Amino acid sequence: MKLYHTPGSPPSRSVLMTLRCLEIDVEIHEIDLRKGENRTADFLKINPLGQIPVLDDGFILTESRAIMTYLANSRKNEKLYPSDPRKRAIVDSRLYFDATGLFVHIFAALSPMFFKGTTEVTPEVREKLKNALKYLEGILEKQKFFAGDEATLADISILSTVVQIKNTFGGLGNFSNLKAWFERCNILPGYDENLVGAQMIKEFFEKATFKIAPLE
Ligand SMILES: N[C@@H](CCC(=O)N[C@@H](CS)C(=O)NCC(=O)O)C(=O)O
Repeated sequence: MKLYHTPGSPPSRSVLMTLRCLEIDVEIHEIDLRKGENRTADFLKINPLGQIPVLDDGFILTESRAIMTYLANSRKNEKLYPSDPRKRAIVDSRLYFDATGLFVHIFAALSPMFFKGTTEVTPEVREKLKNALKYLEGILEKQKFFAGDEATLADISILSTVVQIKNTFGGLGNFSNLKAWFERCNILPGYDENLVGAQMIKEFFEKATFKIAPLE
């Protein structure tokens, strides 16, 4: 099994962490987005969108959350991705929320800084991120993890996005439930590796000549 991966990318880290949680051996092919390695003719044959992560398990699979659910399904892992329809629906709901209501906003904040040299997060994107974090904070009022009291794929996916937000804004503001959940996730294999991958965002902002105001 091969994973085309970039440590700085949340979706890519989510897939890697899923592989670590499932103890699946993987051959990692690192793709450097800033050097345009995702735009070479060879890579575009693998994924015409020029995006990572991509899993090659004898067939090509793109979209991190589809890869994660495929991997958990293939190993019949009931904890990470329960087969009970209601429990699974909650995990899926969180995964879709991460894709369309959380990751999408931090991507909109960071992508122009990395690839176009802009130096600020627009007020609109900041507001969307704050609202998304508020929603997540509310879920954690009643439970330890995003789909109940056990960690699932939902936590892995949201963790990869949240660490990116944390490193961009220098913390998680006053979201105390989220902060506690973030620490609680350290029971998951691959947690430290996920944090190391996200360090590059922290280093980018440490070296930058501009500052991003914290989220309050
Ligand atoms: N929905 C996709 C998003 C993947 C994605 O946005 N990957 C980014 C890195 S975080 C990428 O490869 N960007 C390069 C590009 O679009 O040119 C997933 O979850 O796998």
